[in-house]
Amino acid sequence: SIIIVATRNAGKVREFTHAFAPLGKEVKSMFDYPELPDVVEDGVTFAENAWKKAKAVGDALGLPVLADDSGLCVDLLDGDPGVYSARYAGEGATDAKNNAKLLETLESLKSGEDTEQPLLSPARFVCALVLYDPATGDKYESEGMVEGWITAEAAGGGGFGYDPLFYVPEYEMTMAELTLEQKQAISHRGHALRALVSTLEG
Ligand code: ITT
Ligand code: NA
Repeated sequence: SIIIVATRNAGKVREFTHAFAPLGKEVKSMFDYPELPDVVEDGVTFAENAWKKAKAVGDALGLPVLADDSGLCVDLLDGDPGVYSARYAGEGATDAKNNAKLLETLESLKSGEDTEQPLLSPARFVCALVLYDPATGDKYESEGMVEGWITAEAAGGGGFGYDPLFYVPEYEMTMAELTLEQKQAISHRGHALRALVSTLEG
């Protein structure tokens, strides 16, 4: 069967495709429905934005959809960029631009004596998922998170977004150095997805 994920983020598509394959589900995304307009994500929480995406796309297609709103919350930045993670360096900013802005901002806060320390601040990734069926109005929600550190030493070619800057202590590697399996086992998205699946099975 097919599951439609209301995203235009290729990194998310890759992770959902990988996660749903063992369940016999093929993932379609907004790349398969290019005619659908962008959803305005002006909510103040991840859950609110995930709902906006699920509702808009589900109603437009008349089919059940899954939406993901996620982001990075950095302690030294009082939780920023948070819901602004995708546009931290401006509307339509690339991952590279957002990552550069994050490092510049954190480096500028650093005091003189600890310049050798690559770990700049504790941080967490958060993922809110909403599964919405427009035929019944049913709405299922879940959330997941993973704790780590922002590192000044970017590493890894996997993942997407802020992954090269997100150091995972238990692996002593960045999120971008993990395999898809490893990332899924510990990531905000992996946790949120397993919570959603167990809600549906319960
Ligand atoms: P859609 O709204 O179309 O799903 P998006 O990229 O705009 O795509 P969000 O609005 O949820 O998605 O913004 C999330 C941003 O947070 C994303 O662009 C990344 O920069 C970051 N992010 C989320 N999950 C991440 C992950 O697993 N690894 C690295 N960065 C992540
Ligand atoms: Na978005």
